[in-house]
Amino acid sequence: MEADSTGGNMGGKADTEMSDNPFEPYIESLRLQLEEQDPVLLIGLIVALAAVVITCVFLKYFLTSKTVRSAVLLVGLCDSGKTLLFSRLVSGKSKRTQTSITDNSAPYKAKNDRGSSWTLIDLPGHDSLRSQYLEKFKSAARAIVFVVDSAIFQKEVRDVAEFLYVLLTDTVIFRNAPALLVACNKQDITMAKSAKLIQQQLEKELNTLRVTRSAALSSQDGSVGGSVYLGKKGKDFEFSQLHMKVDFVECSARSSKGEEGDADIESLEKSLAKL
Ligand SMILES: Nc1nc2c(ncn2[C@@H]2O[C@H](COP(=O)(O)OP(=O)(O)O)[C@@H](O)[C@H]2O)c(=O)[nH]1
Ligand SMILES: [Mg+2]
Repeated sequence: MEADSTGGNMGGKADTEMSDNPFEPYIESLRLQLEEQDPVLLIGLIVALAAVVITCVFLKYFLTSKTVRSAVLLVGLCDSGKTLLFSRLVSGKSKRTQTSITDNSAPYKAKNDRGSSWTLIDLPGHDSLRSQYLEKFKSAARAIVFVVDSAIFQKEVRDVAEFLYVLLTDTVIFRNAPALLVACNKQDITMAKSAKLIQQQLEKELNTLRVTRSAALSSQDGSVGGSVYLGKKGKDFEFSQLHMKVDFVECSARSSKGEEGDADIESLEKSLAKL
């Protein structure tokens, strides 16, 4: 073989190395063949290779920083059940919840064939902290799970709508268009409103908010400001007008038997699997 004859030229040292590495003769013959080539061609080859490597590195950096958003944010008013849902989704078990002061985050493996993995982040719902944490995480959001307490929804509808309005008219969220999953939680309570009713009421409330908010803004400085107009102009607001994927699901992080009982979060997990 040709490789053997070139290897032989190297003398005794090459012979001992050859026994260490079975590819040694092939590498050696390749090197010799390359040396015989025009050096200009060789430099050209190296430059081309370097260009390919640099492009790959840039592309990877570009893609990961721009389009691969992997955070799933749990947002909603205080006591809607975000923290309990968080621990249900992450560990399957419940944990005693306390008022969350900082953000809780944990890896979450979606229940789909791709085995997608997201970072689930439980944001504190307290008014004073809410916007601060939202600022921090909104650009990383792949999806927003908006948790609603279905049992006292009637009482909170205005606050829920206001929070949603802030989210949906945010320029970053509008641009990235993360999926919106409205989790109508606490379905184990008999008074709980259905997902359908919650959707209809929110559409109505957001429609009113849109009018009052844009009127307030335009009277201030003559423009609607930096934030986005919600839905389609001249039409009553509907969630279907948003360019993000919107899904309303019913769930309960706690069963009627208390926090030890089984949770019903199947529909939410199904929606998360489709992200
Ligand atoms: N009945 C019932 N109670 C729930 C459910 N989810 C959460 N809770 C309770 O609601 C309270 C607030 O929950 P928590 O997770 O701390 O809400 P957060 O403030 O949104 O994080 C706790 O006492 C929970 O046990 C649910 O699906 N059903
Ligand atoms: Mg909490």
